[in-house]
Amino acid sequence: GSGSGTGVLTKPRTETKKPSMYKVLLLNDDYTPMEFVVHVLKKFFRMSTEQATRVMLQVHQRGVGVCGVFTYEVAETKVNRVLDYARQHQHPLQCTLEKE
Ligand code: TYC
Repeated sequence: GSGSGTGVLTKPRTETKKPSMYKVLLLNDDYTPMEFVVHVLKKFFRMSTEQATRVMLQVHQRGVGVCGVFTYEVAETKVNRVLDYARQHQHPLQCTLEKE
């Protein structure tokens, strides 16, 4: 860098890169019980009952809703955990990620 190390000069960084962020989306279906969706939102996205109910109803009415925005690795992990949990409970609930 510009310090006393190797003598290699580098441009001072003013731009520190922010990571790309990814939305975790929940998709509507005709079979997953509303209470299970609320439970999932509370369990995996740390939402209150009120928040979780709002997001669930938005997905139910509009087809899709945002659970949260995360770095890629966190978003991917949450999607996989939700899908595994839904499968374990034999619900067809779908969840995906989308770059912001
Ligand atoms: N549409 C479902 C029902 O009527 C409820 C539901 C809401 C399912 C949100 C999925 O992501 C979802 N039981």
